[in-house]
Amino acid sequence: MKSIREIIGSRKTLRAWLIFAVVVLWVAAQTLASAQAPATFEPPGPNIALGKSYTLDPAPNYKHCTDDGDLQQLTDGDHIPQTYQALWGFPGCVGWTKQGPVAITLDLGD
Ligand SMILES: [Ca+2]
Repeated sequence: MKSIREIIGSRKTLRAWLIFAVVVLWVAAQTLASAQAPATFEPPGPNIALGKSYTLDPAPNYKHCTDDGDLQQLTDGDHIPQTYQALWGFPGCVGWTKQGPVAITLDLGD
């Protein structure tokens, strides 16, 4: 039966293997960290809908997010906090339930 020393080889070889193992673990940790990091949105340009008015047909009817702000919330520039888990209940959202197609007509001006 071979000893550990015989299997691993010299101290120099062991050191090389340890360095290799550390590098592999570091790369794996970096890959996992980047895969789990929240995606950051990079807008392709200025938000031309920001602050513009719009109409909704039919009117929103989802009780958990329908409120007086529905006619501003789609273009007010606000975003749901990333920590908010249920966007369908966030007051800043606009929603419908048991509804067919919805027409959102945005007035971009001239
Ligand atoms: Ca709302």
